Amino acid sequence: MLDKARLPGVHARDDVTCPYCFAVVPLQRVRFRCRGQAGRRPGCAPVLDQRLADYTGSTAGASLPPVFSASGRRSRAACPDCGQETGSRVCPECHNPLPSAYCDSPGRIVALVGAKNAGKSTYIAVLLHELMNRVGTELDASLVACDDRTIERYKRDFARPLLEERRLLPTTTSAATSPREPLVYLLTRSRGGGRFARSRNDSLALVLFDTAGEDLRSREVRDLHLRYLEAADAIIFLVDPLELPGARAEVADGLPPPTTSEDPDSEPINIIARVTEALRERNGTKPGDRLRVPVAVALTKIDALRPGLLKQSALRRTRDGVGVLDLDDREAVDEQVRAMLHDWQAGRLDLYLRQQYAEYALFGLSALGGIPHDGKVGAGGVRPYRAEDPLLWLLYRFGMLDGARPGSGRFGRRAAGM
Ligand SMILES: Nc1nc2c(ncn2[C@@H]2O[C@H](COP(=O)(O)OP(=O)(O)O)[C@@H](O)[C@H]2O)c(=O)[nH]1
Ligand SMILES: [Mg+2]
Ligand SMILES: [Zn+2]
Ligand SMILES: [Zn+2]
Repeated sequence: MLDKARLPGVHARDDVTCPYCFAVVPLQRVRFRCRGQAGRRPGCAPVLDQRLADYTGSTAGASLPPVFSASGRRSRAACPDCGQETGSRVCPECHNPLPSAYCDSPGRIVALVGAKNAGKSTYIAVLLHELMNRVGTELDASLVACDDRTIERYKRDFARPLLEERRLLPTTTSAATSPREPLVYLLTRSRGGGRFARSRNDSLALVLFDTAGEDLRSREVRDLHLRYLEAADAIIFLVDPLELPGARAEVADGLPPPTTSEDPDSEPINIIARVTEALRERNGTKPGDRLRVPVAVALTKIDALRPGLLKQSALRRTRDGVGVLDLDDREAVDEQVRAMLHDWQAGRLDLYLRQQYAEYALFGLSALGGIPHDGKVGAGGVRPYRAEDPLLWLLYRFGMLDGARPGSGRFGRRAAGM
């Protein structure tokens, strides 16, 4: 039913999917939030925003200038109470902010999924940092948090412990005790045009839920999660290779055995199958039809594999940072990861993906770049390796990044006119 909307580029122009509650709302119905008073500027006083409080599960931070209705097609509207113009649009259902760039070119939602201990929290911390720094610069892309809570939580729960204090992140606590809201970012790329042609902005919403495995057993959280996955225009699945049956032998010496192997929720194929079945059911996908949503399946922690295994392999090369997707490299990595899966008696994972998804791509990455010890990141600090690869492929899939083969004219130059 949603198949059409899933194809990149054919979003109905008039609908926007809220990246917080995943309601699909006509642009016209998007509401505004008054700018409020500030300094000597007059404006409406803050009031408790009950809808927002219901969403976050707390009244903290929910005292804000009021929300009002006006045509959500416009980028600005005047508050009926104080007369001030505002450009802050919000979701009519949950009252979370919908940035202009998101309303104007309904961003594609990218979702992240993985079993317990797959490396999700670590990956979130590192990927966002890479996008805000090195990779962002390479791509001429900006990553902007869509709300203040996202900024605070990223700093407090991800960046500070892992990147500054170099401590491993604690196991994600269940949503029963911590908020169930996602971190929401807009990744925007200005493209093309040279000096005189009109440049175009393309955006992508990264919606990251850092859920605990057991949350998927609770009905309410599962429901939000399913809406999230259903709304997603692309899914990144993280798979811990150390959980694959045949991979243990390939692990570098001195690594403790995985602690969660007894838990069916840590079995990569179980999680992927559960998500896939839920998606099929929700979409009413006919048996035999494959799901259209592109999926990137990434093996995490590849630093933990024996160095000999990776020597001379495609995965070992570093990607040239040239602001394009190296298509040769992409194919080589895809092939290598597929071969590893088959070697590790995890060929059925590959087979399953092929049966269920019209398009999937395989990746290998390391968020930490080395094996952690005693709850701390290894001596060299956090040195991510190919962490951005799945995202680059998705940008390419969405037409936000060019692909090129080494040796072709496009390769090695950042962009025409530069
Ligand atoms: N060697 C290695 N271990 C990692 C890496 N990322 C995560 N880990 C390990 O995997 C554990 C679980 O990671 P975490 O991100 O908390 O997983 P989550 O449960 O999916 O959020 C961490 O405590 C680390 O010990 C990595 O890039 N390399
Ligand atoms: Mg976690
Ligand atoms: Zn919403
Ligand atoms: Zn007002």
